[in-house]
Amino acid sequence: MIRDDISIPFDVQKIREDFPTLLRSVNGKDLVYFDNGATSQKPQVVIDAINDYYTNNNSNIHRGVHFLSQLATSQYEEARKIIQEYINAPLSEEVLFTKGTTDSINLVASSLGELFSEGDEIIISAMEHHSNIVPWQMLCERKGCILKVIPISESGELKMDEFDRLLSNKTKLVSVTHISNTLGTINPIEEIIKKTHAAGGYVMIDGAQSVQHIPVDVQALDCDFFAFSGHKVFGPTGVGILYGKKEILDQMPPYQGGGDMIAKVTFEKTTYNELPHKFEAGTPNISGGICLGTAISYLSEMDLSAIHAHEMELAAYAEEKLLQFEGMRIVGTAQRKTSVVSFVVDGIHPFDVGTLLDKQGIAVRTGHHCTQPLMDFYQIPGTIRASFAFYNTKEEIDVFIKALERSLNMLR
Ligand code: 7TS
Repeated sequence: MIRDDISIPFDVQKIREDFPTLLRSVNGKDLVYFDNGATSQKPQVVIDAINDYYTNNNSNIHRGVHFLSQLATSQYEEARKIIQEYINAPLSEEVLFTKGTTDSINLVASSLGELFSEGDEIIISAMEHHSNIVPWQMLCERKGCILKVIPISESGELKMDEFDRLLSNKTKLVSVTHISNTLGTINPIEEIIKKTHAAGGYVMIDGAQSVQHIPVDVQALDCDFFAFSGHKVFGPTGVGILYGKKEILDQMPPYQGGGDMIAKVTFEKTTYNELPHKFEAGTPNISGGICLGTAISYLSEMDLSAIHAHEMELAAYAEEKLLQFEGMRIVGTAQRKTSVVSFVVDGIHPFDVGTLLDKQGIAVRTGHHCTQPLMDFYQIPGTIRASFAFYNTKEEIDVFIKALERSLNMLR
């Protein structure tokens, strides 16, 4: 595991004060929340912003001349700009609000996919979340496209020589995860993007597990699409982002029809609105969008390299402690990893461990993590996954390790 400079001061106790949920107890124990890969906890500023929106500013956007509608519209559009800046998108209209990563990928599969033809090829990888597999399978069924899969090594790294072989002038799109939710692997997306563009294809990056951990600059990456979910970046559920290059979004047909996405409607013909509205039919999750902006502002004030260093220190500490258990196997040992530690223990079902940990106030995720083909590759039913955020501590890992020891003793 590559570890950057870990000497940057990072006041984790102060940060924890921002997250009220971390203070609660579960089953009579102080909560240890290690399920950040599934969703993150929310800082008080985000909770307050949700409350403030519904208490003071609630109104529909993009349609009213009245004060509250204009206020909500300006807050919503301001949030779009905050997010644009965070991922360094060139234009705010290239930042589309969606329901989340799943919705963003489905938007691209449905809309860009309309431009694909029989025999066109789409490449994904063996470590994708189901939301970056199933929409492409549905597209392949609809259009007669062919889905190809980049295999991985035992350590959980993409086999890039195999990728080179799969890539051809038939490749319309490569859609890969930036960081694996199950293994923590950071994929070489820069290389994938360069090579795919050289072959004439588009690239979509699933950033659900990356924007909250490492800096993302969509211009430097030169990706065509980038998706992430609000709830994993300390914002609300039910809102997410799709970044897309304007020149490609302009060519794509709308994903859904309805209010707000039109310029003019008659029964004979409808013309569509400009970006981003063309892809934002209907009343959106207004509070979600505004408060995702609040979450991103909160995150922007932090030093992402300090976050990354702290999280990597946690992951390295957890792995070192875990490897002291008999029959322990860490699943995902890539050179470049983030703070996800997945593991299995010989002869013990992950679900049983998860249940016993929960009784001790520890939240981890067990199961296939919506990556069933990846579980098939490792020939395991699932893993126990601890996924850390910047508010986690080494002391919590100590509590977790003790609780794991107790659980394994009970199960053996
Ligand atoms: N892609 C990746 C890499 C993910 O980790 C997830 C969610 C998604 C897409 C889908 O995101 P959604 O917000 O649209 O649901 N991953 C997980 C997880 O690892 N545990 O619970 C959800």
